[in-house]
Amino acid sequence: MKMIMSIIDDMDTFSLLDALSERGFQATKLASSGGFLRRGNTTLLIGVEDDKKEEVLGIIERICMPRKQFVPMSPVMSIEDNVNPVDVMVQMGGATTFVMDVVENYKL
Ligand code: 2BA
Repeated sequence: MKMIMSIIDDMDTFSLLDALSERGFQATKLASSGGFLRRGNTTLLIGVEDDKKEEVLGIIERICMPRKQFVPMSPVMSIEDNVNPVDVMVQMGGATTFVMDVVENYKL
């Protein structure tokens, strides 16, 4: 058995959980934060039989594809300046994924 631990963008969480559940995979969602940016992200724990590992990695790769997206950001100015937010291109998505061997698994 393998434990797949995948750190993903919050925005991809529900699409990925839906896609995993449709294929019969179980997952646990943890609210996490990146140590560098200190922004919220999501960590999913997915326990699977060895022969299902590739299928799960494929689903993660399909749903959490890295992509560029425009996000509106307000320039740092005083409120009297009345400046409209500008769209800034940022990198979204992607999945940092670790696969670990599970020695034993119990549901007690
Ligand atoms: P990624 O490398 O795609 O990492 C995204 C998030 O995945 C990380 O968020 C962290 O929560 C987790 N992660 C990545 N590698 C990990 C590992 N080896 N062990 C445990 N968790 C891991 P953040 O730490 O906030 O990093 C966000 C992004 O900032 C990273 O994207 C990377 O592009 C950049 N970054 C991270 N550390 C950096 C550093 N020391 N110097 C420069 N850039 C850094």
